[in-house]
Amino acid sequence: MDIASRPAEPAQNPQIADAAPAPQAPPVIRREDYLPPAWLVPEIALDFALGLDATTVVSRLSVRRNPAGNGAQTLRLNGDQISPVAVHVDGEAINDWRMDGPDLLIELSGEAHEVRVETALVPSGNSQLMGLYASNGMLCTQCEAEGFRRITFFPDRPDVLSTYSVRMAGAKATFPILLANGNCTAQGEGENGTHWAEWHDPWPKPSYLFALVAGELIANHATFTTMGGRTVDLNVWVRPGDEGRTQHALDSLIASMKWDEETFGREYDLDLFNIVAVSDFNMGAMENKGLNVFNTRYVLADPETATDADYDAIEGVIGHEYFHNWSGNRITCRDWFQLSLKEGFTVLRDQLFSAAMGSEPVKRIEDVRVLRIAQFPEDSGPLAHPIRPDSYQEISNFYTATVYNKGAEVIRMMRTMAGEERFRQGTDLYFERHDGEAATCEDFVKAIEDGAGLDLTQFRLWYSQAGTPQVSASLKVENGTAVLSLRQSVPATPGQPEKQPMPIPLRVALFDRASGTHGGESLIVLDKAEDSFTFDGAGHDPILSINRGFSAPVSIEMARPDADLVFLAAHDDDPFARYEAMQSLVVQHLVAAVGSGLNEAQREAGREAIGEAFGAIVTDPELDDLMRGELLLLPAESYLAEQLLVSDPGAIHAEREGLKAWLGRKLGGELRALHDRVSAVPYSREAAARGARKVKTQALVYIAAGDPAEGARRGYAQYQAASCMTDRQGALMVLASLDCPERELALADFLARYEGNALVIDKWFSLQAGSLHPRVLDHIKALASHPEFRMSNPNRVRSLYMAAAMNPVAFHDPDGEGYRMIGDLIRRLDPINPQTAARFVASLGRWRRVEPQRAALMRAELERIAAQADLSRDVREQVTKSLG
Ligand code: 0A1
Ligand code: ZN
Repeated sequence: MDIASRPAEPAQNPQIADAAPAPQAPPVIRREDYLPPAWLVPEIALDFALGLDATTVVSRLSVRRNPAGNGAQTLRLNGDQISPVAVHVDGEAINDWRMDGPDLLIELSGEAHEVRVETALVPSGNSQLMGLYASNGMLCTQCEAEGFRRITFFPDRPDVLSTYSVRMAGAKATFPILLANGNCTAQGEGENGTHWAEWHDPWPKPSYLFALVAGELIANHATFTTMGGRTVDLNVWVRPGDEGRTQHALDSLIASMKWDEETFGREYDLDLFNIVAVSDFNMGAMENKGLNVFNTRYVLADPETATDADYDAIEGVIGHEYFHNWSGNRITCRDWFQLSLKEGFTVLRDQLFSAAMGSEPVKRIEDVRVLRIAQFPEDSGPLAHPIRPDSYQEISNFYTATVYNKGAEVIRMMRTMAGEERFRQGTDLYFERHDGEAATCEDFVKAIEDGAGLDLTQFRLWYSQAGTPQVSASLKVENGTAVLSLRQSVPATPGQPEKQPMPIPLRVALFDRASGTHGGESLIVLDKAEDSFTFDGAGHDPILSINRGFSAPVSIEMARPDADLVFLAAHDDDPFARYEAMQSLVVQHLVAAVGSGLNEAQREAGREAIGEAFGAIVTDPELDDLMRGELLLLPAESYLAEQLLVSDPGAIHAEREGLKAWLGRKLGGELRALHDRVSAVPYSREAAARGARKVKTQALVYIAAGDPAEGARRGYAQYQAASCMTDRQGALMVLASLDCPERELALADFLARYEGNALVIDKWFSLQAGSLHPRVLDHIKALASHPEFRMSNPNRVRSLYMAAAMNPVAFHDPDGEGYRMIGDLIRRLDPINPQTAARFVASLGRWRRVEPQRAALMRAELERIAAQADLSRDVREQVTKSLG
């Protein structure tokens, strides 16, 4: 009988029945409680008999007592929803193992043993997509953070590093390709149409980096020769039919490998690097050693089906996962509280890579925009946590913008203070000192301190304190000497009522109004609650440009005349500061308008100032279009809401839309001319053509806001003339918000045209769910019962419901229908995929910062979720914190 079809009967151990029921409130895991493991597992051999509906796993662990451990006799092997079919120690079947909740405990004396455990899995029934699961006819694994324990019993913690040998066997017709980490060491044919393969990974790794993939796959192949002369085989594996959309991913991988050698001196360390694209995946991608598993979304691209933004995201994520090979795999994390050690650093590395591949200033602006939209609200809400959290209930909830993006900003500040060269000395020392280890954030900071020659004593507060620092600034000038007075405060966050001042590096320059230039940029570090800085030769009335390049992830508070911001938007030589001036001009106006209210004359005056700056940007022949595209973006509504203690989302939306329409009318001629000019640029992947496409849709957005009929006409023309997805999606986005016949025509055409292409159908869902159409809630409801909607596929769920949760019109519907919809989704999705369900809670968790009527509705929705029995640990933690 084929081993894969053997029934999955757990071993009869009477003690299973006696095991205590799982506790009601999930335990809180604390950073300060860290203890080294009692037992180590230097080697593991895994034997898989693969089947989509039944897979058996035999795991042989060589365990050795940890000299640095507490000497415990008990070997704790973590499990999650698995039971042992059989347990052997040193070749003997044993019965005196016991379960402690989900974990398997074995009493062991002596120093070293071989433990063999057999488990039986049902991959096709694994809807959580953690552990071993079936996706689109293939088998794949996801083990970070705690998925390995869903495959076999193991000390599933990142400080237990093992050398893995993997054997897998399965039906050749179903699984013609068999992949695991490292190198394939042997393969052969079995009986009854089966075949097998053996893989060995020479690099010791934690269990979260284990991966296995089996299925019908086809590769786009290339080779890369490393700086040390090693030839590496590279493969991007996809489902047959998708191979024509893999070249960009492969090119991005090659570019990443080269860039990491040149920029960080890091060389790849195996002869093979495999990437596999899967359609059902909870996150973006996963850096398993030598076998990265990717969401198809971050692999597949061609001009017809992927936008320029998709191309950029693929390049960034391919880089990110590749860079993890050093920042994450060669040096991993001691425990999950150190997650930012690998993630913050790797995000910084991918940001620098993307900047080097494209436009550095545009990339910086995009990164700051993401930080402000995704991380600032986190930092000011009930789920705020430091980049190195102190406690958690469910680690999956800590894959956050704070750990990733703020983590990157914190390391970027070290780089800014050290300068590029000294920072490199710091990272060289880090890689050398900790290679092969499971390290801590403290190890990283110490290495940068020693290698770069910085004193980071006080800087360590960035790792322990949550909250976005507020810096208020004022400038006084006397006799050519300017005095910049700065005051910082770090807001209270849950569990951290009091904060200490942190070192805040600020790049500043003082501009002379007449010449439009400055006498040189300075880097100042504000490390006290209050301080002042003196600048000589500043002229009599200079204009301050501060936090240039966004040198620190803080909010600057400074009331400034519109004229100064218009000046900086036009003259600042730091492109980020130009963007920032434009944003501040708009933020200042909109916040005043929705806050205290403006009379008509004041509103008009504010709009005029913005219109003047916008007009200059629309027509400036010196500006490249990619940068023009950034400067023309209005601040996001969520960022505007951040500026107010309590916001009225309806008022923010109305005021922002009002400004958009006003600009569309005011600059109608210029915008139509711009749209015409860029529409004539032929398709290419060059920066100029990408810039043209970016402003094409933006111009269309303003045109449609000012004159919906003209918007519908031009939008439909752009849709029909589109030779690429960027133009087609842009046009459809604009049409989706309009109440016009062209909307329905284009939506129907899009669905028919891309039938069968899941990633493009995702776009069709999210464009409608994100639209500003007055009946958007009805549209979303209809889409939820569309035959193409599938609750089991995270990409599809996100395309409909994340777009809805981020859509101010739908989500903040005054009757609370949007909140109800997201609440219902969380309750329905939780039993299927708790990790994805938990990601939706934060949107409702913002209730304290929203006007009272809506706040009550949001809170009621959270309470309704909390009242549901059997909530997952993931959702329970987020809901409890959001209500608390
Ligand atoms: N380490 C990955 C992120 C990741 C985390 C958890 C996952 O489980 C579903 C998957 C991926 C990264 O930073 O890319
Ligand atoms: Zn990562």
